[in-house]
Amino acid sequence: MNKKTDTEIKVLTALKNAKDYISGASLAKELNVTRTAVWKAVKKLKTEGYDIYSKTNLGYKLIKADTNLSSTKIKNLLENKNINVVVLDEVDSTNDYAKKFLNEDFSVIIAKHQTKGRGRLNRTFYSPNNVGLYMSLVVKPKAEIIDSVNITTFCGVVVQRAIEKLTGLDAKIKWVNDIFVNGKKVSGILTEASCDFELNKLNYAIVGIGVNLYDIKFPFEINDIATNLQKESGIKVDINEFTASIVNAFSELDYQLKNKEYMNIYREKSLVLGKTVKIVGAETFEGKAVEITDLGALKVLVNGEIKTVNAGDCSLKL
Ligand code: BT5
Repeated sequence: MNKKTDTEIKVLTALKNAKDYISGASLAKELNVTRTAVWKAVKKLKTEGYDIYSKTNLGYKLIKADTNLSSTKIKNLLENKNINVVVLDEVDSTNDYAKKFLNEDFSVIIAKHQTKGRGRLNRTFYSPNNVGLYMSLVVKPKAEIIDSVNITTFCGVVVQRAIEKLTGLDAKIKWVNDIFVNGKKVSGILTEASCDFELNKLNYAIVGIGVNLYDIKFPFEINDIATNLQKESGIKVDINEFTASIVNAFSELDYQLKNKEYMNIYREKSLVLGKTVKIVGAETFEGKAVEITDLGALKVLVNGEIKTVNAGDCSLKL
């Protein structure tokens, strides 16, 4: 996935704000770039799936991004047409509802609103109506138990890439499962899995993904730590396109769990590597995050000694 250039982001924003057709000359003047640069940016945006109409003498017009979930539109954008897509108006938690689909190979459950959206350790994930993506994927990768622990880190990279592709934002991954933009959380991931220890294999995983897409009034407790993509980028992403982009990336799940190439991006986009962090888990301590292994473990330097953390909460110490 290519990152958007400044001109592409500016052209996209200008087209989003325009009420009608806007000429290449006006765009070039407004953005202080050449008409050729505008034309190139439009061409590139079109290849990325943006619906931009061009009309002689009138200019360009962006067909507005869809902010309404539609299972039909999502299915049309999916590469694998056998994936089962279910869109619900309201549900307690998509991760819980997803358990109805354990017999299927690959299901995607999305809700416009969750009344009991969950984070890890039964924490709440705030999931108000029509402003975010609240989705659970039921997947059955062919993986040994040791590799399947990486589903969350793989998903972190998938969501990071989708955000960067559709908004141009430099999203960061905070070990282990949070996506941050400009120092605030835009997304969290909750993976729940069932393993067969006799056969050393994963039976299934339910990967829950929550992303704050549009302007949200957060409750007081998280107002200072949470943000949304629209606020940070000025772009209202198309929810169906964003969803499909994440689901399509899961076609690589088996391969990536084996080869772990995506871990390079995980490390490159890490918010914590090289920083002083506080770990709260089996043990609580502070130190410098120095490495993330291919199995997703965080190595922390504490008083000259390396501690390896496999699970827990990690926060940045300023
Ligand atoms: C997570 O847990 O961030 C995992 C969130 C997974 C949510 C998805 S939505 C679809 C699926 N169905 C579910 O029921 N869940 C999954 P954790 O790392 O424990 O973070 C939880 C903490 O994030 C809370 O204690 C708050 O501090 C903060 N938080 C809550 N809601 C938030 C939001 N909308 N945006 C940003 N931060 C939030």
